[in-house]
Amino acid sequence: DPYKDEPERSPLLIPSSQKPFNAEPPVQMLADQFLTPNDMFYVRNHLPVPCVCIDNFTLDLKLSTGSPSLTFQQLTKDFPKRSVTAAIQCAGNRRSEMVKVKPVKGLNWGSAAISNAKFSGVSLNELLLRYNVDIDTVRAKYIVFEGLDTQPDGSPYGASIPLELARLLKNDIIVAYEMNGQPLPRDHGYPLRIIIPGVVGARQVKWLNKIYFSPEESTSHWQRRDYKGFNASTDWHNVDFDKSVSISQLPVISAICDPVEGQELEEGAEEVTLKGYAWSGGGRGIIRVDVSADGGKTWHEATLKPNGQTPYHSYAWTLWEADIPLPKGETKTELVVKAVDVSYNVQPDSVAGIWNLRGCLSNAWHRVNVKVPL
Ligand code: MTE
Ligand code: MO
Repeated sequence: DPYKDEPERSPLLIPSSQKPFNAEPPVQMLADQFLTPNDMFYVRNHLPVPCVCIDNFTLDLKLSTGSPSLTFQQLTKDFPKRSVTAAIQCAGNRRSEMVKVKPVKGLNWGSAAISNAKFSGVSLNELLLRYNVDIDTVRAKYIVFEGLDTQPDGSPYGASIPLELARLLKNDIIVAYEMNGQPLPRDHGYPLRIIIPGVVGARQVKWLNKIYFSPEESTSHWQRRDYKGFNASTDWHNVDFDKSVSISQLPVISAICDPVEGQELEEGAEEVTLKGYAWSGGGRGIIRVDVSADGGKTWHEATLKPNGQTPYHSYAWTLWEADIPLPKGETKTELVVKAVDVSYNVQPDSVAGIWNLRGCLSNAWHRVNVKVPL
């Protein structure tokens, strides 16, 4: 059994599959803490978790100036420790809402396939400069990352981002060995993972052991045949993965974490307290969160909890809260949230128009139906 050496996991995580292990934390807990505790961070594995012996581990770079292999000791001792607080979100977060429109292929994620942590390690830019490689002048089109987890045919999990994007993010990409001040947990990439803040989860390669430049994208299944968007009429008979752009920076999203779908509020309640998260890709900060207690007819502004980051380097999520009046005399109502990022990007009001066969990028207004006993 290739899954016989899996790590121990919190019994509070809600699995969507066991082998490989995939799970999200209970959504009610998600907005309680700005930094998601490591054992509550959602897990998205495509393959068995590799067992890494730290004494034999190396990070192998393939560069025009040579092919250095760095030990874990070198990485932690020879470079300054840099940190970035970033939310990581699976492209399939909130997929279960898309499934209600039409079936899709993918794990049936709720709204908690996203978490937020402080990642620390070596700056990718500083690492490359040590070997006289400058991201700004490298002649290639993509930077490729590979993990130690492998498919039955021996090919590793891999991902890439365009070099142009790596240049934009230059000082913010981190080869992380710590998560919230602790060594990376096995499920999250021990001993190393790349953190490319503002970019989709699929590119945050865990168990990272290879970095190289290439004239083409990573050839991995997950770069070429997955994690892409399509129009709502594309189906498995006419889909052409080669013609669609790989997902990198993600669109603006939000969700109500509390109350939850179907919840019964206090008898005769006149107000409801909503809590949740909002986040946008590309480091675009959240400038406003709108909430409604009547299905989107009237709106209120939620109170944002500042994430301490600047508008164009806002990689962490923004948690928010709102106390809003409930419609009078109704025994049930629909709570809604939508967020606005610093580029004034907004979320689509419904999921039908953004439906796609893999169920990615499900960022419509988030709706939660509650009961209000009179
Ligand atoms: N890296 C490796 N090596 N193998 C994987 O299966 N899954 C990716 C990414 N990095 C994956 C990986 C996907 S799709 C996501 S959403 C994130 O890791 C999930 O990160 P997490 O499990 O730390 O939440
Ligand atoms: Mo993912």
